[in-house]
Amino acid sequence: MIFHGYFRSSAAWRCRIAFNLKGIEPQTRFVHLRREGGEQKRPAYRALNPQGLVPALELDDGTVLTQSLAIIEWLDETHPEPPLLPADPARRALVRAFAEAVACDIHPLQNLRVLSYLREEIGLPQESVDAWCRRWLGDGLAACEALARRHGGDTRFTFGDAPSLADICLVPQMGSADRFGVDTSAMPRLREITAACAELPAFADAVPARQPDAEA
Ligand SMILES: N[C@@H](CCC(=O)N[C@@H](CS)C(=O)NCC(=O)O)C(=O)O
Repeated sequence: MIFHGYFRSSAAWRCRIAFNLKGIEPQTRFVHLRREGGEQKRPAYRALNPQGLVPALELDDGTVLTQSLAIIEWLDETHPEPPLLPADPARRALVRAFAEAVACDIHPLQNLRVLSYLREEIGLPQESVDAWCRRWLGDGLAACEALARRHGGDTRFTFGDAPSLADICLVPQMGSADRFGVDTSAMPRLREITAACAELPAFADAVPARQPDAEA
């Protein structure tokens, strides 16, 4: 299988963690989101993913999967160990809800194309775009802090003592929070979970700086 990603993409980062946890190493292709207007917008990549977003995963039979959560759930269903979702249906729903709070409600508001639109078409100065990012990341992660405390205040990871889809989504978003200068000092639980994840090679090896296409 071939994984199309970009070192700084938090959606691709989620998938990298999941692949590492499963011990699977797909072939990789790098889609530079900023070079010459963005390789993700070119016809060759749009033929793969009409949304023009990374990640995308080409399976051996030619099927192309898009959307990080769908890719990770496919991976979890086809390679069940270690599980990324709990067995209990209600717990599964809670883990998915946490993951979606990040992937569906926080992340899209700080996506490259949204920020480019604010800057280039609405004409907002960079400091307003940065304030936009900090606002939505800060509010969203504050809610995640409350959810994390509610569901697993004394566990190593967000939902227990093994990493789940929730942690896979949380860690890259905390990385974005750092990059955009969000104050996370009032989010001790999220910081604690992020630190616990960083101790695992599957998470440590997935960070943007360790990817072959990484840039300063
Ligand atoms: N919901 C999608 C989001 C994918 C996404 O937004 N990818 C970003 C990078 S994190 C992207 O390709 N942005 C390119 C652009 O905005 O032009 C997923 O989870 O896969």
